[in-house]
Amino acid sequence: MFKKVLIANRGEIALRIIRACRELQIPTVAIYSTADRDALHVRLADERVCIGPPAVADSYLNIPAIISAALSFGADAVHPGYGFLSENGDFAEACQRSGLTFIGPRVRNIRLMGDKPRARRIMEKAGVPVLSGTSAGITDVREAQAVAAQVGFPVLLKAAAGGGGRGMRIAHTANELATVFPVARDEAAAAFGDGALYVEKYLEHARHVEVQIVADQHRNVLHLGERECSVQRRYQKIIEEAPSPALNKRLRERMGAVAVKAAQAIGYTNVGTIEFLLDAQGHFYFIEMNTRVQVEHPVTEMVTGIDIVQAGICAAAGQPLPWRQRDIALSGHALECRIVAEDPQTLRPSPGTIRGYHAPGGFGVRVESGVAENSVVPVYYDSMIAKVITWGKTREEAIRRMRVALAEYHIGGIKTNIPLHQLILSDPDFVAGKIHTRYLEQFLARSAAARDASAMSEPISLRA
Ligand code: MV4
Repeated sequence: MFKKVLIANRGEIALRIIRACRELQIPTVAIYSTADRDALHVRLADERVCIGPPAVADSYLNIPAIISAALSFGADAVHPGYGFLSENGDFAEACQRSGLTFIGPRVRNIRLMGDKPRARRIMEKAGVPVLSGTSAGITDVREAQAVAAQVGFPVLLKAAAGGGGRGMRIAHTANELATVFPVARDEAAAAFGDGALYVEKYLEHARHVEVQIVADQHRNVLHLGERECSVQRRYQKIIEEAPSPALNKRLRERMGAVAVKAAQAIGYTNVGTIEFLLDAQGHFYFIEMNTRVQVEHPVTEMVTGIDIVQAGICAAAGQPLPWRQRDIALSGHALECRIVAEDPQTLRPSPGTIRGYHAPGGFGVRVESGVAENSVVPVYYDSMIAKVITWGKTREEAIRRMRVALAEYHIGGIKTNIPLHQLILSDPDFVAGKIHTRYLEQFLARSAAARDASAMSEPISLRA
């Protein structure tokens, strides 16, 4: 096992990794920027080192500073968490070259899955279903129009160098494609330093369902079932759950087997996620693979009883998985609400200092938070500050428990999206599990319309 792990991250995931290391009796080193001097992850780790000023390029993305911190503190492994350098092949390679174990998959798997059209090509060859589209990045509008004519509109333009929705644009016609192509290209270039795009048939009203994979270095690959992640806003997931209300045992086994086959096809190791789109007929298609631990991993932990962060650390240390597929059993239902520091009116980030803090608790309630009383939420980083996860015997029980937990959650001094979560949790469509990738957008449009209508019919106050 490792002697010491450096955690190349911040916020709730840094705390999650510190706790997993502590259970494995591995000492930890936190890194921090000057904006995070008093942050919880810095206080909770065994050792800490400031690696630079607040800007991410100078701190949490600063590869030479992180490598030299790891070496000078005597760490022998680095955990990247999610975001930041977690899917950066150069960082994983720099770790390896310095004799540090990168807690994640091998460099070439990170690079392969980071090239989204290449991943499509390899998955198709391995017999994994993909949507029709291009299998290489394109930079020319006419090429995109030729492909779109082949696969039929609507199509989706996606960034070849990165997932998660940045650089993504829908086109319903050849004209619209010509208009959005340069917009998507510029956005991709700004976000990933590479403007190459690829075209995929656009599936409307599909669900976003992803399968959790865990693999050791001895050719054992298991799946831990799926997560339903259709409730997203601007491609940011906000509520996730396990299992998906849309799957039965048979479909779960089929999707799981395909996800395992996808991981085996590339000799994948460590934890990872295969993302699929699932249509109303039960057809599913590979869209991308995430080669890291994900934000929403706790819902899978709650229904399988498996500590995914710990599994990733043990797999990186060369230990064989202690389970077979038949040992993996799902129990009950789990929901996760991402708590984001944002103004519900403007949808802008709401940084500041937390004044007045009380987190919920009780049976079946789990809070993964990077903040507490007097915590500073800096402007420089992601505005997700916490996650509330509830477990119940049934989906209904998990939803009810989540409403109670969120009603108790008090985060003063900044604004959060807790009111939005409560709105969704009381929507009959959400409660019935009738969700798809356009669900939230349509729900918000409906609620805005309802608000406008009720404002118009407001009676004139006689007391005025
Ligand atoms: C799609 C799709 C429909 N068709 N690809 C969004 C982020 C990412 N990792 C992949 N995503 C999607 N890819 C094809 N070919 C739908 C989504 C999608 C989505 C799209 C619009 C609005 C909300 C969405 C939520 C989840 C997934």
